[in-house]
Parts: sequence; C-alpha cells; structure tokens
Amino acid sequence: MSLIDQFKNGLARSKSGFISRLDGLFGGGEINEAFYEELEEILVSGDVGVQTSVKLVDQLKEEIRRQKIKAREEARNLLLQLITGIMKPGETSVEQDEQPFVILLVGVNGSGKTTTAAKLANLYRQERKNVLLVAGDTFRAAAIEQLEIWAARAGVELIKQQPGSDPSALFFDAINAAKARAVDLVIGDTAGRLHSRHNLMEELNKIHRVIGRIMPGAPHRVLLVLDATTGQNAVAQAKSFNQSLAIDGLVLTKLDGTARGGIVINIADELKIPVCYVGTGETMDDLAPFRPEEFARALLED
Ligand SMILES: Nc1nc2c(ncn2[C@@H]2O[C@H](COP(=O)(O)OP(=O)(O)OP(=O)(O)O)[C@@H](O)[C@H]2O)c(=O)[nH]1
Ligand SMILES: [Mg+2]
Repeated sequence: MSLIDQFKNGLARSKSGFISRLDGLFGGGEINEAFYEELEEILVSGDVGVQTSVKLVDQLKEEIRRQKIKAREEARNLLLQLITGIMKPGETSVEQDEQPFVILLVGVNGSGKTTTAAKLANLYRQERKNVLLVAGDTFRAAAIEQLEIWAARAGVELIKQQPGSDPSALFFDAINAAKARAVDLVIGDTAGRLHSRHNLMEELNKIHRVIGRIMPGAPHRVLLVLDATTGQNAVAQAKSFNQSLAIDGLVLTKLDGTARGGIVINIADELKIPVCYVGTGETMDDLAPFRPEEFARALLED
C-alpha cells in the first residue's frame, strides 16, 4: 500500500468530519473574508490548534494575494504546500556504522508502546534488518506475554526476564546479547508511566544510562509514544516528558481512532520534537513513517 493510502486509511474517521468540510470549502466559490474565517474554524475543529491554524490561514492569504489566485480550487493546492512546509519529519533511518542501533519507546499508560514496538520490529524486519525486541515492561506479566505474541508473529527474537525484575538489568543483558549476535536493531518496550511520577521517570533515566554505558551514544533514538485521540493533551504530555528525559522523536498512535486527525499537523508544527511515525490501526502493518507531503496529500486530495 502506498504511504498516501496508508495515511488515508488512518484518516478515515477524520474524513467524515473536518476533511469533508475542507473538501467542500475548496469545492468552489469566491475567495473572501468568509472563506478565510471558515477555513480557520474548520482547521481548529480538526485539532490543528489555534496557533497553527491562524499561521496557516495568514500564510495562505499572503500567497493568494501574491499569486493573484481567484479560484478556491487553486487555493487548495497552495494550502497543501503550506501544510507540507510547516511540518518537520522525523528521522526513521536506523543505519549507522556501529551496530546495533537502539530505539527506546516511552510514554504514558496505554498510549501504544508495546504495539508500536512490534510494528517497528515488523517494519525493519521487512527491510531485512536483524531485529531484537526487549520486553522492557517488566512490571506486568501480561505485558511480556503481549510482546511475545507479537514477536512470534513478526518472526523477531525477544529478550525477557521474570515479571518484577529490574528493567535496567534486562537492557544490560539485551544490549550485550545484541552486540554478540550482530543484531542490527534493538527495540525496547518500557512500562507506561506518568511524567509526574518522579521515581518512574528516574527509572527511565537509569535505563538510558545503563544502555549508554555498554554502548556509548546509545540509545540512538528515544521515541515518545502519544495517543492521537487525546488531542491537545498529547501536546502537553510531550512537553512534560521532554523535561525529564530527552526525546528524539514522536510516534502518534491511533490516528484511525480520531475524527480530529489535524492533531498531527499541530504537533508536527508546534513541538520542537519531530514526528517519526504514525499508527493507523491495530494490525502489525498499521504503522507509517511520517512524511509531511504524503500526509498533506492524504488530507487534501481525493
Ligand atoms: N486503532 C488503533 N489502536 C491502537 C494503535 N496503536 C495501539 N493501539 C491499541 O491501543 C491499545 C493499547 O496499546 P498498547 O501497545 O498495549 O499500549 P501500551 O502503551 O503498551 O500500554 P501500557 O503497557 O499499558 O502502558 C491496544 O488495544 C492497541 O491495540 C493504533 O495505531 N490504532
Ligand atoms: Mg505496553
């Protein structure tokens, strides 16, 4: 499936909401003040966020004036370019000289970390990478079993320990094993936690330090997993998490579960942290690397 189609699937619920209103707005008619007002209102209703929506409308106005555009249909393409331009894509390559590349997934409870770990393993396995999954949520027995099932389905090896064991010790073993076995990519799941729980955030920092001690520079990518259905809350979560632990990129999950998929634009514009992947469903293939142009096309083209 093409990336555009994957994003379109993820945006299916948004399609019946703000996307179809956007489509209607650009369907025909003259460009006047009412047009801009309605556009801003639609964008805000789709969770693009007030600041980002106002910025987009201002930029669009400016471009329409500059290019002397009269038809709304032509303005649609301009908006597509502007949306593409304001969103920063995150890095998704896991190539580097020294193996393994280490990805650590963190986030609040239920945001989609374990599912994303499995989806990432599947994605890079398909690129013929030798992947090792780490069942770093040692807190719950069910979490370990959940990842074991996914790992078997993806055909990827998994490292685990007894429930209740120290996750730092598990990662210590996992990185050592990965180095010994010429693993290309280590993907570590972690237990869900609120950024306000100091001791749990400290635990993440400890995991980070332990990994870095065995392999200087690792983990190479700390990904914060955010549930897109929580809308503006996800923005706040990212800001708070980033204060306790440096986040390199974001995964926005459950895009398919919201009718306000504009949250992706909001987050990709407003946060200093780039969006790397978007989750578009519950199966293993439902993860797309985030690419601004393809996302904007899925939003604005038929
Ligand atoms: N529709 C949809 N559901 C998703 C997506 N990603 C995750 N889920 C679902 O969200 C629920 C929670 O996912 P998990 O991966 O267990 O979340 P977690 O962050 O590991 O949760 P904890 O370990 O409890 O903190 C599961 O029912 C997943 O199937 C997605 O992109 N789309
Ligand atoms: Mg989990």
